Amino acid sequence: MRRRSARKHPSRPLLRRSRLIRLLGALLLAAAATGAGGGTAEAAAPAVPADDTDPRARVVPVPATVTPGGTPYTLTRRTAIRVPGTAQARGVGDYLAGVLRPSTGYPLPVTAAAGEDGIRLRLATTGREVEDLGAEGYRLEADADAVTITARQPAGLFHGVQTLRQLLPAAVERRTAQSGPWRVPGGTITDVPRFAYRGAMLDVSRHFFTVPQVKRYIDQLALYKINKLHLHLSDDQGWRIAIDSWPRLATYGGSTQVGGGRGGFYSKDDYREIVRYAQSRYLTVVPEIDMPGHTNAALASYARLNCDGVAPPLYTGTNVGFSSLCVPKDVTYDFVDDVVRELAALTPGPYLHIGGDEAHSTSPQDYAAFMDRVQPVVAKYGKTVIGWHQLTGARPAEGAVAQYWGLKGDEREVVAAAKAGTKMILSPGNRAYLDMKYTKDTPLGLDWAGYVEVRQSYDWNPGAYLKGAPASAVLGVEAPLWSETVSTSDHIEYLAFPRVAGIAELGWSPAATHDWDAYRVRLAAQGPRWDALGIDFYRSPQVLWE
Ligand code: TNX
Repeated sequence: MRRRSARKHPSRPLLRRSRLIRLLGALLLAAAATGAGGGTAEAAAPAVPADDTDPRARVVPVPATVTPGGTPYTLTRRTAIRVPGTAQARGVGDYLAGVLRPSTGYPLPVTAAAGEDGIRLRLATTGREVEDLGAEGYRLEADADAVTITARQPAGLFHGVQTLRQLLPAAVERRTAQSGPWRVPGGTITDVPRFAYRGAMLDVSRHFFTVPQVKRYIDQLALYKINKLHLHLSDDQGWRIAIDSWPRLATYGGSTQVGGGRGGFYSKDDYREIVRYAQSRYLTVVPEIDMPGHTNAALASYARLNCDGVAPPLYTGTNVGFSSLCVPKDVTYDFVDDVVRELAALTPGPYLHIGGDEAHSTSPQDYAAFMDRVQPVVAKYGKTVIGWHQLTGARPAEGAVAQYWGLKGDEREVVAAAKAGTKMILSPGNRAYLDMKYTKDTPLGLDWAGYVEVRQSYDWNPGAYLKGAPASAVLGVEAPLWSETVSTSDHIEYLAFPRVAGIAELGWSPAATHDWDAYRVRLAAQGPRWDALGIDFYRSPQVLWE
């Protein structure tokens, strides 16, 4: 990396020297951080590729298998994007053209005409060449004549396109004409995900985020092959989705946020637009209505939801655990049925998240009784339950999924549920929580789970995380971003980047590729790309940024 940057700036020795000093400083810090890791893992670790055009030195998540070599492909004014005839595949071609046209200045026509040259997106449903690609995998072959991405499904083409973006220079992400050359290193990549569920959560309740802000985050997540967007749509501080049968939830319950600002909510059309946009980036929206706790916004909107029939005031602080739906009252289940029915009807994805965390003012008996009544409602409307892992302390329904947010992976009920067949989404607070501060000096975020630097968030194995539970219990990983301290896109991006890229890699790449020293080289290559995309990321001293 250092040699290359010296080549790029041969007439700027001063810059080179200060850069070198910065790099050395970072190297020392990083060496100190690495020291704690112990020596044996290091000896067994795969080598960091010496060639910085090797996809393993540039692409996050690192592809499952890479055979580098051969002549690179160079995009030119005459390059066409060749797509199969289906509308979805054409959509992926149009999306790619949308990324590449502004920076390259090339016309890049998207065409269904066959040809052996250019950027070729191919769908192949049968045959040996694709049988190992599954629903999301792809093969990317580059040589002097063409870049060919082959997949069984459009999702695979889309993920292959994300790899192609990262194989091109970072300047390709800029929205104004840049100078090339636009070279894709020669070779073959065959790539499939480790886990089916690779999520990111955005808490739009503590602070509200507009549709354009959510779309911006979706675009950023797609670059790292994240395929689920979990929206935390309700909490004590705000109800963010219009429900026709209970209109005050949104109009009153959504009228404020942490700190007392204006809040907001999604109309049904807004929500449909988020779902549509997410689908166009191959993310499935997972909506969450948190129950029975975290419900002050609902309780404030309708007095009859309260056991004493008195509506509490709206809440704009950041305490948790003080609110509960009224478990013995029948109206509670009318409410749940209406909300779940309307939300399920808006949601094409299979999941509906019912929260269930920190119900500190609901007794364990009431909590279990509540979950016994609510889980079948979700099933009745055709959705699979996801609940925070406290659900495992009640009676998780057959097929329900639990989302783990603890710190050690050894809670008895969680491990027992995993052994008994409850699938797990792993979001350990001290690894995957994007709202934890990186260090004591991080201006945003919380620290209840500790400080979560970049290495801490990357350096764990989801397959072996839950003590005594089989790896087969793990559906995947998710990086939640709670928004008590987060109110702008800049805030989102500063906390999410770089960490969300590491969680994405844990979700996608094979366990055998896991290696901090190799990962941070790939991560360093993302820095210029984030700059080009206008992402103000945290420049962790653990990474030797390019
Ligand atoms: C715990 S994690 C919560 C949230 C907070 C978060 C802050 C979980 C399921 N509940 O209510 O926003 O900590 O980090």
